Amino acid sequence: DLQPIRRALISVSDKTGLIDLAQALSARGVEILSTGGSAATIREAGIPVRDVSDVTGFPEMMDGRVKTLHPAVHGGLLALRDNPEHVAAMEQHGIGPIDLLVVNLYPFEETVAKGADYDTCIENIDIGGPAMIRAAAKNHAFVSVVVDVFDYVALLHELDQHEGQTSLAFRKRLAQNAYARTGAYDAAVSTWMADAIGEVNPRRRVFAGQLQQPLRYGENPHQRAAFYIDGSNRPGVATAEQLQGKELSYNNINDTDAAFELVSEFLPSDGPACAIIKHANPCGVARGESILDAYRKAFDCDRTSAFGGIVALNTPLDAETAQAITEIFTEVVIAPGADPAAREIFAAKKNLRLLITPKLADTAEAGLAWKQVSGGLLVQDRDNGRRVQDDLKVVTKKAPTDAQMADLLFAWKVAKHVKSNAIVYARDGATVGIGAGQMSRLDSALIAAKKAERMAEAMGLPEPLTKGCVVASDAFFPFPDGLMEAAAAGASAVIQPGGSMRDDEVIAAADEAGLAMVLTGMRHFRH
Ligand code: 93A
Repeated sequence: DLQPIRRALISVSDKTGLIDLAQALSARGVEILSTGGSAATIREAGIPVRDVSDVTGFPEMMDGRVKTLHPAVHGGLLALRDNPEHVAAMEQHGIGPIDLLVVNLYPFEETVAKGADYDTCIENIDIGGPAMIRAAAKNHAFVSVVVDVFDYVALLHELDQHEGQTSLAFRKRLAQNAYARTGAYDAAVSTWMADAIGEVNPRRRVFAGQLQQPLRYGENPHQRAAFYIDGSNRPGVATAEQLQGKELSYNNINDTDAAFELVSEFLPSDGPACAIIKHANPCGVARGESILDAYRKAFDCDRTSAFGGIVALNTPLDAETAQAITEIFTEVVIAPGADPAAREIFAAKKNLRLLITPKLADTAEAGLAWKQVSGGLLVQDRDNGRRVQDDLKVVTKKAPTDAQMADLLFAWKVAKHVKSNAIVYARDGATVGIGAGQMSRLDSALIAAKKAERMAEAMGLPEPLTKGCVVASDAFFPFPDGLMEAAAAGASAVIQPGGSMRDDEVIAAADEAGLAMVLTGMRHFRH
């Protein structure tokens, strides 16, 4: 199953390593065919090369839209060398076999990422390249196809090992990778078009990403991992600029995403806000007079858990906040900017990663979220639901005060980003207790209260910050018990979806405990 390489077709947009490769192939006696720009680069380097137009008998035309789409090329790639009819057809039509295809595609993803206009993106959809890649990959019994610059070395190594030939196993690996590339490429085109026309139906979408970076390991060191980007260019961890610090890990990326999405709930025009994340759950979220104030209030919710956390800000990082953040070990800070003075303070902390995003995420934007299950993918609309004061229904005798209402809406926004069952205690624009990821809502309420008690002891406060707080629950209270636990912790106003069979019972219990309660009619499960 060794196949010799006598003729190669090279057509690459990214010319990195092109000359070295052409040189090495030429030195091994391989005849090189090539398209416009690639051929020019090879020729300038003094390496023998034949133009594809010479092979097809057609000039490259229509701004390059038609260069390689010709039987002389596709016949050469697809012909079965051991099939007499195929061989006869080649002879009859003067088609020479092509044993190696080296292509990298028009940079569609990069063009979209740069924010290019519609027509420019369209022009960067490569047609001839994927057609050749798919043809060569199909015929991997005979043909080698290279689509990544970093595979050039492996190709030359393979040729050296087998005296100018490639093994079937090697060609199969190349073919598999080739289809991964064309699949991802078309997925990027479809995703971009979906964005352009506002197609958000989960049933009409395709999923594939472009490898952004291989990661050192996954959630645990024994798991391999990589980070793929979807080409949507959305603000967030995928597009942020890292100014300093070690490479992000798998868990860092996951947590930074959670932190950024959460803090993006708070518009900078409504004032500074900060979210601190651990294990994809917030351990403190706050709004503040200043960004420093917001950070300190968020930190005070759960100082213990904030250690080694991820901090997201909705306004630029300033020097005072940078100083405060460096007082404890922090993994990542993500913010829409950082003062030079803040950068200088961080520079002393070599391991601390600082990510800058051009803007916050649009949490109301339509989009998709998916999750893997064994044998499949679950796809749904991303949770872009939101509630404003007018959407809320007061169901208790007592109505919330203005201050309580502000805290209720704040706590509700946070609860959306807490793993279910979520219970969020909040006071004065800051979380003061968060219960996350419990199998019972009652346990979440208890844990959040317990943490608040522990913080009060640690900070030397006379009573937990939950005294006089409000509480948000991501889903309805099935029984009054969870609600009563929140009341016992000090909550005086409640926000929750409602809709339980026992709503009447829960409302009666709220009235009896003197609570004000509002229903959102919207649930925010998050798993
Ligand atoms: O516009 S195309 O889709 N039409 C073609 O027939 C074609 N053949 C190769 N683009 C085509 N290519 C692409 O041109 C290759 O995939 C590669 O990305 C690029 C190389 O062009 P050049 O060698 O002129 O720089």
